[in-house]
Amino acid sequence: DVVPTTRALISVSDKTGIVDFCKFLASKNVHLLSTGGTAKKLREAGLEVMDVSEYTQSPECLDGRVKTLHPKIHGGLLGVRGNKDHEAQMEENGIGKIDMTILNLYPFEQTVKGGGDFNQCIENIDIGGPSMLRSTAKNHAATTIVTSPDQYEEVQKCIEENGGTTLALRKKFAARAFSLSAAYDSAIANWFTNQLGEEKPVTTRVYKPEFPLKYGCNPHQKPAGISSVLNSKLPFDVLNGVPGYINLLDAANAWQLVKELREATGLAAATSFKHVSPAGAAVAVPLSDVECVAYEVTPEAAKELTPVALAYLRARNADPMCSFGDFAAVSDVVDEATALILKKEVSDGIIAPGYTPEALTILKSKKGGKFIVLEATKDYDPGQIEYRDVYGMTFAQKRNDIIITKDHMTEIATSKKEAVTDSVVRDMIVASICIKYTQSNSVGFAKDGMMVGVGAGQQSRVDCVKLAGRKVKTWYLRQHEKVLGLKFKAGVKRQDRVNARVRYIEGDFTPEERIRWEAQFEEVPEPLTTSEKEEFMKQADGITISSDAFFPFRDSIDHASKYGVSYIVQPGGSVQDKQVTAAAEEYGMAMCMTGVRLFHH
Ligand code: 93A
Repeated sequence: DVVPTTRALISVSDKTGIVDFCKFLASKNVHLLSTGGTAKKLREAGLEVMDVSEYTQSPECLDGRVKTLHPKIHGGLLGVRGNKDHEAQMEENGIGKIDMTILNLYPFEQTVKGGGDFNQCIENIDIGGPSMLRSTAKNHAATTIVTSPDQYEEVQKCIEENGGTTLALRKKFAARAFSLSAAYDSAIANWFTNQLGEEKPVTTRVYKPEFPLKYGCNPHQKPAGISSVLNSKLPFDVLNGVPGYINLLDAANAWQLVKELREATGLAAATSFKHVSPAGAAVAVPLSDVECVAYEVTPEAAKELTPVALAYLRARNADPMCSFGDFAAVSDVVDEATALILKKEVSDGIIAPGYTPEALTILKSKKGGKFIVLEATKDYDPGQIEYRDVYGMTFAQKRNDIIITKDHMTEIATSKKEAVTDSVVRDMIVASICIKYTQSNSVGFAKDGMMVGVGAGQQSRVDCVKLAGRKVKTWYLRQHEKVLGLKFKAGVKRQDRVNARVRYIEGDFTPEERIRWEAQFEEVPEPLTTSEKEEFMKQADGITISSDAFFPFRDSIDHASKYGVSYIVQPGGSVQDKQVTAAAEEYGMAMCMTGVRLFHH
């Protein structure tokens, strides 16, 4: 199955490494055929080359649009070797065999990205290149298609070792060539579709495998991988670690969340993701003294907090029990202060726009060197349409690219309007952008620029409110003096302290559990009684709740009122909007109708 190369056709836009490779082929007595620019380059390097136009006796014409589109080329590539009829016809028509094509295509995507105008992009749609690529790859039983400079060395080695190309190599290269051709056409299709204006039809997607993953959601789901729909870059570079399937789902959502929060508020933003929903999210708002104690920040450390560090500290402390083993995202370059906070936490990885060298060193040493560090790609274009496959069906939809800003917070349905100050609008934005990236149904509670309770993935809205409300209560009670004063034994780990405080607040121990819980303290704590908790919760106030869809009944508002909610953001549009508004009035809340539903799955 080894085929020696006697005649090769070379036609490359990217001329990297082509001279050396052709010198090698010439040394093996390969006859070189080439198109205009490539032939010139090879000739200048002292190589003997025949122009395709001389070979076909047909000039390159129409400004180069027709160079290689000729039966002598395609016949030479496609004729089936050993097929008597084919060989006779080739002989009759003066078609010689061509057994290798070395090409790469007009730089279409680079022209688009470089801001080329419509006509420049059109001119950069390669016709002859993909045709030769397909002819050669189709006839891979006898012909070799080389489509990238990174393959030259492998071909060289194969020829040196075998005296020609092996079938295995030709097949492998043919597969890559077809995938390149598909990606190339997909890029053209996407670009062209985008030229049509506002109403964009859903385009056909072609996958180009780019990043293999160890497994999917579970270890038995193999193979797994991700690819860029637009065949451009992926939205991140891996600086450390090996990200898994769920890590990357987290990273993709978390990164969008912080990017939008930063754009909408102008403040450094962070989020802490678990299972593709945020456990917390926040912008850089200074901590109160009590919060410093509750979040275990020493006064010295508090002074060192940079905006981005502050944002992550808040995001992580919305629900630190849930954030165990989180995937973090921050909107700004990660500095040493942020890295030092992450260093103490159990966390899987982070995505950020960049890292200072000191921060990167700290993060790379985390988790025995396995901490995942992703750098978000600058100016990444995710395209208009997003796809997912479920049970053999491809779902496509326009991305939810709506950016929630203060402009969405102007329709106040209740009589209490003046209370919606700038900081309330900020919290409304934080809560709404957070739930935009939370599995539906969802509601989120925010205060002082941070989420203090996220209720994700419930089938009923009121359950979202109850779930998130419980988290709000826990967040508040973590600031109760009895919780702040818990005396842990030395050596009790950070996450164990977090979990023990939550259980103290919940208080519903089994006898067995209580024994183990009490063993963590130097002094057995006095219980935190129901009446103490109720008394403390009376101070709960000024909280904003945002909902990803309308409240169908007033029950959610009744429950929200137990957790200090003063402000509500929701799309509106329920037949019961009137009753819901009346409920908000009764509790003296201000309610904003955005008109934007934010379901996320
Ligand atoms: O304009 S084309 O679509 N028409 C052709 O017949 C043709 N043949 C090769 N473009 C064509 N090519 C492309 O020209 C190749 O794919 C390659 O990218 C480029 C090499 O041109 P040159 O050798 O003149 O630099």
